[in-house]
Amino acid sequence: MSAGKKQKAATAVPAAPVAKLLRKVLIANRGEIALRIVRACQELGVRSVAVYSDADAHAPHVREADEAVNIGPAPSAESYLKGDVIIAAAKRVGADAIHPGYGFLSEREWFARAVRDAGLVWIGPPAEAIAALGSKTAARTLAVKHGVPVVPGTTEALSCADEAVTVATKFGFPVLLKAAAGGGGKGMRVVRSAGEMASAWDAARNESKKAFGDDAVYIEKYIEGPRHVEIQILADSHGTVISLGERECSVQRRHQKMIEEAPSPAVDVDLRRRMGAAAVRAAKAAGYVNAGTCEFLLDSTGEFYFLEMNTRIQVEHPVTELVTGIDLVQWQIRIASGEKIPFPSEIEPRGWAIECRLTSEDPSNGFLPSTGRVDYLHVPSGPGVRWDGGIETGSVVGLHYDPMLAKLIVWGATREEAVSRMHRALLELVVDGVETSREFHLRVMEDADFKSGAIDIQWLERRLESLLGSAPDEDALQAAAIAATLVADRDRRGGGRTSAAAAAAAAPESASAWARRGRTDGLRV
Ligand code: MV4
Repeated sequence: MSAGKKQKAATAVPAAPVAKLLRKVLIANRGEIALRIVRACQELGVRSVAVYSDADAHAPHVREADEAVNIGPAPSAESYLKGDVIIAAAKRVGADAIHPGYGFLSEREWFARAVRDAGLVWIGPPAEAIAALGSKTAARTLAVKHGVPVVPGTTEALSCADEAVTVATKFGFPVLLKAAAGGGGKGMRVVRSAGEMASAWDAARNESKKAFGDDAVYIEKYIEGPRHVEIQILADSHGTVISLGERECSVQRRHQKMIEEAPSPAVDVDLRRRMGAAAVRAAKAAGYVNAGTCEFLLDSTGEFYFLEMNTRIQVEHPVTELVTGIDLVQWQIRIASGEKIPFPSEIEPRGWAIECRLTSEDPSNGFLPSTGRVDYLHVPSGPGVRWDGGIETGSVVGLHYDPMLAKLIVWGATREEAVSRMHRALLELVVDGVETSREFHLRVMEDADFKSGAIDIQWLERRLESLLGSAPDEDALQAAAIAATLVADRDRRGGGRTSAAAAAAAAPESASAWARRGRTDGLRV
């Protein structure tokens, strides 16, 4: 491109004006992330437009946005996944841009392209970067080419089980068969010996075909008991790419993360620098712009391996925000409007942040999804506590969408302080009406392994039984509930000077709050 260089020197192009912020952003999502984006818009002085399904007509993200557009019935396939309907809505209300959040349409190349073709700004990476990183094997090839370490293995799909045995013998068992189109652990099989290959091969291919419509399978050396550590990057449209450090995401169950933290107890300054540099190289190679995340496995010897790049804002972005002081969602919007990243290329984390994902699942019942009305919600607060939630008292939790109700995030000067603060905040939290993962998170914060940071991706599954077993016993809960009800009753009789009706209405919630905390201390009936 020597012509480009010459042109640049010869043409007197005026310096680009300071980019104007976008004026109106449509948010193609729901729940806590939609509300998070509304808040970023408000702080930037940008108008926000919510979209909502019939099931979400009264949701907080709809009320808090400046405008809202109904996009269809409750099922996602008929509402939040209707790209054409959403783009038409954006045009109709005069939005300049679309923010996809996470999930739904956020990583669909065709949607990013359609938004751009409609003359709207896409608050995310270019469609071409989404495409380049969407296939696991293509991303692996790209990583290898740019000196980003990957797990030893093939980049080409294999042709048959016999070839897989030959390759596995070369790399050494155990190996992992992976779907080329994959993600989320679908189409993955561990193979520990040549004898296991044939059946694992068939299983991996069938599962890939079913999940992705593509049965291409490749092979990697299987890493035993690694951590899942990811690097947050920000890239602007002027060629600057920076790393904002790592997040530790090893506390997961069946590929669903449950707790994340920043920094990682396993990463020191030197490793952070090397992983950050690798992530920046991968992003540059893919022509990446906006916020993105490079996923790595970190083994017990300190070696790290690139897995894939997530081309969206992630659920766990707040822990990075709390230790860097950088508002990632605001910067997504600023970058999309052409602003330059003003931060230094190396940012050291300050303090420690932990996030617990509060889901409407019952851990003591195999994480069975729970539904119902949130009859009462008490949100924790106090020093260092952040709540990114999509529910409020009166919200109805159904089965149409993801079970994550909210994220509780804390900051502390040290990891120990953050763990203790999370435990305190979880004690304050009350959610009545639906089962949640609150109790489970409390038990994790009390766990010796977790407290010491000795966790890997298999830790939770190994520990699950003992974590669930140590819940406070039902008798103690019932005793506390009875005691609290009696106290409430006494208060109601004694103090009827203002509104006896209001006190009566509040009584069951107070009783429940006491009981959930398993507290009988200080109760004098
Ligand atoms: C691996 C691995 C061990 N060795 N690759 C799972 C989802 C996909 N993105 C990559 N995954 C893994 N790849 C090799 N060579 C273990 C996993 C894995 C995992 C990775 C990250 C987070 C959670 C996980 C849970 C199970 C397995």
